Amino acid sequence: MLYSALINVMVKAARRAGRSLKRDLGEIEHLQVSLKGPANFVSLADKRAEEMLYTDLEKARPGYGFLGEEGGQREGSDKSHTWIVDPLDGTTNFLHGIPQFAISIGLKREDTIIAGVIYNPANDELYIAERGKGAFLNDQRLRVAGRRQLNECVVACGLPHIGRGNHQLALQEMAALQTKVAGFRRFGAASLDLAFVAAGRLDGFWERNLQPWDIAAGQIMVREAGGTVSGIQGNDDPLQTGHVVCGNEFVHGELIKILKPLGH
Ligand code: 2AM
Ligand code: CA
Ligand code: CA
Ligand code: CA
Repeated sequence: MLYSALINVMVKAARRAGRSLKRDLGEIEHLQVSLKGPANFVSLADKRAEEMLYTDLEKARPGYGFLGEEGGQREGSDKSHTWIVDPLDGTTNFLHGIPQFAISIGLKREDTIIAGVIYNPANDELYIAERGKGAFLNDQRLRVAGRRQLNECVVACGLPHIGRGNHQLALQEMAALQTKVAGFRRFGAASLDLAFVAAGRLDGFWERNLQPWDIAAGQIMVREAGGTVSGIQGNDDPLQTGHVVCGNEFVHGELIKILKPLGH
């Protein structure tokens, strides 16, 4: 498949950082794991991957701003473009040797995400999306699932982490949903949950209290695959609120109907 110059830059950076993560996955015991807060792990793998991504993206597009989970905000001279990067989404999975983690790169122009790349080096699955041009998994065009009966749907959620978010509310949400869906999942890497919705593997996904780097690339992935993405209110912006709900238009609507009243 012929990528645009922009996607090429993002894919190259993701693949190089992916090789670094894969090397580190083989030597988890040497990774100097530390805690940023309760249940909030970071390792040398996260930091190395982010530095590589910063180096490659900065070299290819000098002046763009860069927001990364580990390095924070780095201002650029070009105020309209910002990379939004999670060098390792699913650190807990990674540190346990569970192959559900990814590099997530979004590009924001003004207030709009215009491109996203999500790469899982463990199984070499590469998701790309560009505004108006569709979403792809390893060169195959993606389309969200078409199911319109919630009791036929497989839906995933995220759970709040210790010290963050409302645990009681999360349990209420799951209780409300589990009797209505065909299957329930919790994978632990938000970018891949969103990518799975884009790929039609999951019919829906929601999670509260996420950060822009968890959502930026996945959000455009779902939209370019024909899905609907919002916050819990149904028409709010996940990048602003940190809450995300997605699926095809029908599933998204059903999820909002159930989740929105519970939050009050
Ligand atoms: P991370 O692995 O990059 O930190 C899973 O529910 C999602 O929440 C993942 O995208 C994960 O991203 C993020 N996450 C995991 N632990 C977290 C914590 N303690 N605080 C905030 N986000 C966390
Ligand atoms: Ca983290
Ligand atoms: Ca993350
Ligand atoms: Ca991370």
